[in-house]
Amino acid sequence: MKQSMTLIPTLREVPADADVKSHQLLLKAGFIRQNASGIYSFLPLGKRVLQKIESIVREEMDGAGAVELLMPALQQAELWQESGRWYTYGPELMRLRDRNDREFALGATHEEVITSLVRDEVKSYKKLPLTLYQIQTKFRDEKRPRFGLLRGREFIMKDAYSFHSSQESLDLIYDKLFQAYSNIFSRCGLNFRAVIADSGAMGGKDTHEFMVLSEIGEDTIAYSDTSKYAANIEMAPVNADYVKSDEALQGLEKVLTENQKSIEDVSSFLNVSSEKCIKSLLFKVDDQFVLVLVRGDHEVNDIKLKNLFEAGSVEMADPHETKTVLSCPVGSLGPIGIQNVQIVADQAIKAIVNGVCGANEEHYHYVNVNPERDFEVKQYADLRFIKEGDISPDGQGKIVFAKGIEVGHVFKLGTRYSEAMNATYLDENGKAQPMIMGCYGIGVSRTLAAVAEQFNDENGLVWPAKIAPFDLHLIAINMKDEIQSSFASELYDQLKQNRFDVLFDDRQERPGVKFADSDLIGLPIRITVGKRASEGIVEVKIRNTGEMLEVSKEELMATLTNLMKNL
Ligand code: 9G3
Repeated sequence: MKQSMTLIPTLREVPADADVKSHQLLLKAGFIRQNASGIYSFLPLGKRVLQKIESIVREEMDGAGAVELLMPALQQAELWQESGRWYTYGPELMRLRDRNDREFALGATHEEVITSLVRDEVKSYKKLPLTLYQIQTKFRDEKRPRFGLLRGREFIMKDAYSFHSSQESLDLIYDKLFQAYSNIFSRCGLNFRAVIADSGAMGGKDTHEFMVLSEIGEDTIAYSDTSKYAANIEMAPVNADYVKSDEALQGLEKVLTENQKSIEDVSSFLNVSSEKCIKSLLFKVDDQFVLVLVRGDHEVNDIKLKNLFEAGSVEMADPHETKTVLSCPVGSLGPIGIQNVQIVADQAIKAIVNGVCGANEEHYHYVNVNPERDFEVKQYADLRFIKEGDISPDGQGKIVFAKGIEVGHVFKLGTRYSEAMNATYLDENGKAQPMIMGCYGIGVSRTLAAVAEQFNDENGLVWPAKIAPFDLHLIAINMKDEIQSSFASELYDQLKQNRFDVLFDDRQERPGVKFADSDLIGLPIRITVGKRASEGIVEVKIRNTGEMLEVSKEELMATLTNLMKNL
């Protein structure tokens, strides 16, 4: 491609509203342009990277036995009404009406569409297992689109769905696609972890997220410093056996704690460690109030709370609700004497002896509080977030946190959709059974941004060779110089004949501009035709190491082939 013929609008200054590296660089280097909040155009260079990532995805998905199809983005509301999700999703699901006033959703995901398709076309167990995938635009009206392609409202997803007549068959395909995902992200050059995740609204039990390690990631990963264990912090179970101290139980006592509200205030005012404090928080679990107790130095994990109650929604009661329900302000709450809401506690509470808790009276706390003696707990469970330094759930090593960008998510769905939509097959005995399903997503445009986030330096992007928009950047210093321009054009043709993808900077621009743009765009190898053109010598520069070498025309093809092999 000749730069004089394409569109690569590089910028000199950093765009104001871009606050992460990948967003800034993709804009500066002319890969994307924003149309509206969370909605982008992929300019020629951005489109070429997308294509490279998509071809890696296709190779690995096809290799795992999946078959590509393409479903519509416009989805009849009836399908989402059948699955029930028409009613459970809010404004994030974009909806519209056609000219006959019929309702549609703009596809945020395709479980309903694919299940209705397979329901109609697959009747016998002999046709299973079947794994179908597509690479297509998705629409989700995010409340706060941000970080460029990392959280957009229109984005490109590879979504796959598998259909099975047995759990074993699902397990087999799940493992195959798990491996395919690892191959995909490795081939994109990404440093990623597959982490145990929470299936959220999707139901089903096993699910893993593929996380690219990055300090701008929105997810927190808890991983072991010695074993392979890694989990989304929402999911990581706490593997702790709390030792109960053998100190004698003291008499319960109510003490004045004027204006001491937070655990920190109370524990320092009473000179008691936060580990002996009981933090009481009122939650609304679906439509009932629950008082949740955790140790003063722990935090309630609302996902674990939600899973404990198998609830649809869990949120903390606001101060007004708290005052109404418990007739006491936040900051003095405690379990003692509570009759009108049920109490659940994290397992750490059981080991507290002579602890401290709110007295359900403003400015008062109890000391020498002993669970079971002074208050009843309906259920003890693992309800807290894991912390750095905790023992790893697999018992090996200690937990360390890292931030991650979710680029993939795989689920064992079970029959949640096939039952809701009556997608059945006839088994060996001719009996109708609901299909067992899996679903598997990769954020393709998000993966592009994650690579840009991981591969850059002070001069711009540094694309891994396998997904760079071009292999080589050919630059003629001075296109007005007859020798340079004819040598460069001759090389351009020769390189293409040797099947290299070449971006030829044939513009009438000053050398400084050409070099700055070349570093910004970040192709793996740059070939400069300059003052030694008359001797048939070019300069070759490796983008990610900065290494420079002078090469004669005769040696150039072999040198480039060799260099590309090692990139
Ligand atoms: C919606 C909206 C947002 C959503 C969903 C539905 C996330 C939704 C989860 C998934 C599950 C899997 C197939 C590929 C892999 C992921 N956000 N999810 O279902 F209507 Cl507005 O998308 N889908």
